[in-house]
Amino acid sequence: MKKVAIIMGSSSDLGVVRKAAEVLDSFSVPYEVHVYSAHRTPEEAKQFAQSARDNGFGAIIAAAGKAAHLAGAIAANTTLPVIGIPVKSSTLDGIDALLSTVQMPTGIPVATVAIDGAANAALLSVEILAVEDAALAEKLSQKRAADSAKVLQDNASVEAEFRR
Ligand code: RP5
Repeated sequence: MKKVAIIMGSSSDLGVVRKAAEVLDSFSVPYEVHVYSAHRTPEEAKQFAQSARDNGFGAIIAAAGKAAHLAGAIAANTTLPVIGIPVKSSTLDGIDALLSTVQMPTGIPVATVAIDGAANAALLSVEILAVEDAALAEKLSQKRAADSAKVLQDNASVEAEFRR
């Protein structure tokens, strides 16, 4: 199976990013986690992106806050799918990171999830790998079914509480 790369712009993003690792663990998807900054270590970020396909990765998750250029900088240096997580790490509550991550120019896409949306970033990466992996696709279906069952169970509880 291809690996997923999780890159964050600073170790201060780890609290958000950890959730993505937990989701990948729950699907037994192999992954690596790295700290590379588009601004502070641009050469390392570029080298990682340029070698990612040859190194067995199938998708890259890039998380950054503030003027969040990491996902775009990674995407500029690979044709692997790149998923951006805008991190809420500033006085602007992550809106700055959201706009910096999502507003990519034509030709260099970044699939941007919600502010601090690490779980969805991981799920999207699993869906990408599952295109060519039936067993992984089945695990995704099972998770959807479990999520639905939980909502219906919650609905039954709420309906019962407010039944008059
Ligand atoms: C971004 O700036 C990082 O991704 C982080 O979200 C934010 C703050 O970084 P630190 O100053 O905490 O290292 O580049």
